[in-house]
Amino acid sequence: SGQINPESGKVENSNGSYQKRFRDLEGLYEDADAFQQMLPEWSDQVVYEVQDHRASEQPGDLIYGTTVMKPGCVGLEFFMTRGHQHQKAECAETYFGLTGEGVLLMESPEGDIEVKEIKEEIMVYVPPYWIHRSVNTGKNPFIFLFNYPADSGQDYGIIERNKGMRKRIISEGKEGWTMIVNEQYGEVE
Ligand code: PAN
Ligand code: ZN
Repeated sequence: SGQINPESGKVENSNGSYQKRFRDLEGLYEDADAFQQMLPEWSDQVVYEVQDHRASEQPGDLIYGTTVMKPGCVGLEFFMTRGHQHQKAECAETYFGLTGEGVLLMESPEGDIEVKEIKEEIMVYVPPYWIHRSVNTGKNPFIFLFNYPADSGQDYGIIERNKGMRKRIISEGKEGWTMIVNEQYGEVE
């Protein structure tokens, strides 16, 4: 057991972590010009950090941890995670909001879309097979807890090959967000 700090996302007994910096996230956002304009200032800055606890990778075991996401936008599009389907795609996951606000953008293999708002004390279930990506739609850090099977793995290739997910989450008005079609989806080079 161990403490999880809801304000910092610190997982007391974590045994692994990684950071994604702005420069690592090229190609994720619709507005490539806006990305290039931000690059000099943002390059080294951490957009999100994952800390987790892995007991083992045995089937039946669980991985838990937190993601801490900075607020911000590239053009109109909010900062987001790379997103993935699980490598063992039949593996489900839960997300639980700790601080700030965001959404979980989910897409089924049939192309159905679900967007679930996450904030403090809100639990979201990611069904088997669904691609998922989290988005910080707020003005503060967005922090959530996750739990998923230890042998699940992540497949990032599916999003790379499709040029993203079918939809994008952008800011609207002062505080809001809206979903738009990803015009680059499925584009062939
Ligand atoms: C989460 C995510 C984490 C970072 O632990 O891996 O929020 O997002 P990306 O993996 O898409 O960069 C999870 O969904 N694990 O399966
Ligand atoms: Zn996942």
